[in-house]
Order: sequence, then structure tokens, then C-alpha cells
Amino acid sequence: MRALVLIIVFLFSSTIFAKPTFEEYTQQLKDEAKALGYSDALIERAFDGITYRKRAVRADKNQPERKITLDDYLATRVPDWKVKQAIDIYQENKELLDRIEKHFNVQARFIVALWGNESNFGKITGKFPVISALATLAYDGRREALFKKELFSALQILKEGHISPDAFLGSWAGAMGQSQFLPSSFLNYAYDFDQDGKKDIWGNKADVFASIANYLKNEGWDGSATWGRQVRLPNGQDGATLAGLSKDKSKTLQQWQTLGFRKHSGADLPARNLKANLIIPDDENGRVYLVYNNFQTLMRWNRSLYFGVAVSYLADRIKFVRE
Ligand SMILES: [Ca+2]
Repeated sequence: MRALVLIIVFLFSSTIFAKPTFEEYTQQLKDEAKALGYSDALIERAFDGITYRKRAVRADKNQPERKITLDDYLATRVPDWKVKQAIDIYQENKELLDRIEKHFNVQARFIVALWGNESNFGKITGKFPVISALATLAYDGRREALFKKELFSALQILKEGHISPDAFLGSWAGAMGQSQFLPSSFLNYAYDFDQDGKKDIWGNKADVFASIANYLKNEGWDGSATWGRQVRLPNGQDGATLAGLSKDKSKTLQQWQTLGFRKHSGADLPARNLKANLIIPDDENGRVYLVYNNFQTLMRWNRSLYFGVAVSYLADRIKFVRE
């Protein structure tokens, strides 16, 4: 009797809790899209040819732990050839970049640096169909709510007609175009600078640069300030004291100066009444920085300190050559 009950319970629960197939799951997504008000025609076009992308799940599961040092990361992400390329590209697009810098009050060197770090200046934008990648990652289930939200944002992009379904491509994680925006960021920040009715972050440079600038501006960028600087520590600072100082968000440059912090060159810090936070990406033996509000904006773009430093470093290399 007891065995029979167990068998019945087992059969019952496996019908209720069995994971749907990808096809069944896709149908559920379509039903939800319809309930959200998307038309049958749009849904059919968007989901046409959808496939389960094993590589997206593999990539998502295998994101490398941070094992390399910041020095190694910078050497890989911002080698000298990339700096040279950034400067050349800046010059080639100077007229357009100047207009966008003025329009958004965001320095163009940061736009170029983000563009270079995200897609190697538009050359690497990803070949995954966005709908398939996001549906696969939602189905995989570890961050279902997040990827479903991105999937419905992706439908909205198609509905608005910014890109055709067959050219709707991105990274395995759904980061799209030359600025590598997730669909939700696209809806918030993509910008039609050439005013042709399409926010084209895949193929139109004016839209790409303006979308990057629009993101920064809306996330608090101050065009009259920079991001921060690499600093030299006072003599004899130990790791524990520094870790404590890095949690203090209230100090101004003057106060850091009084504590003995200096520019990396050894010169005095700028005599400005500006709040600055200490960041220590590796430890006290590695590179250490005092950063301003604009760096927090870069952290909203990507939470990795290494990423923020790489973008800032490239932006500075562009600046020093320009001047
Ligand atoms: Ca456009």
C-alpha cells in the first residue's frame, strides 16, 4: 500500500514538475508575449527559426573567475596597438564625435574608449540571434526572470522596427551591436542621432556614439570632470588600513592629500574640493586609484573594476596624445 502511494506521488509530481522541453517553453514565452499585447505576426516573425543555443549556456556557465592581475588585464584589453587604433579612429570620426560630445556634454574620448572595449570599435558585435540566445538562457533557468525581461525588451525593439529579425544579432548573453547594450538598456538609452527613425547600434556610427553618450549622460556623467587618477600611496600603508579607507566615501582630494596620497608621478593632488573614493582593484602592491563620480557611472555600465579602469585608461591615453 505504502509503495503504491509512493508511486502515485512520484507519477503526480513528475507530471507537475517535469521541466518542459525547449519547444514547450518557447510556446509559453509566445503565450506570455501575446498576453503582453504583442501581435501574432510580430511574435511569429521574432520566434521564427528559434533554436536552443548550447554554446550560450556553456559560455554563461564558464565565465572565468578573476584570476589575472589588473596589469595583465590592461595589457590584454588595452595593448599599444589598440591605443594607436583608438587615436586614429578618433581622428577619422572627429567631426561627428565633436558634435555628439557637445550635444550630450560627454567627452568623446570616453565614447571611443567604451566603443573600443565593448566591440573593438564595432568589429566584434556577436553572431548569436538575440531571441534564441535570450530564450535559451531563460530556459536554462539560473537567471530566468532576468533573461525573460530582456527577451520581452527584445520583442519591443523589433516591434519598434529598429532592426530586422534576421539582422537581430548579439553576443551569447544578448548584448547587442557596437555598444553591446542589453535589450533593456537599448530601450532606455539607444539614440537615433541621424534622425532616420531607427536607433541603429549595429550599423550606424552616429547612433552608436550617441547611444553610448546618452547612456552615460542619463547615468550621471559630468562632462566638466574626468574619471579619477592613479595615485601613489603614503609610505608604510598596510593592506588593512587601505581596505578601511576604500570603504570611506566621504573624503575630498584635499583630505587624501593630507593623508599623504599623491599623484602617481609623486606630485601633489589637484587642489580641488572634489569627493574621491579609493579603489584597490588587486592589493596595495598593484595599481591604486582615486576616482570621482564619473567612475561610478562607468560602474553602472559594467560592475567590473577592471573594466572601468580599462576604459578610463584608454580614454586617458587618447587624451594625452590629443593635447
Ligand atoms: Ca538612426
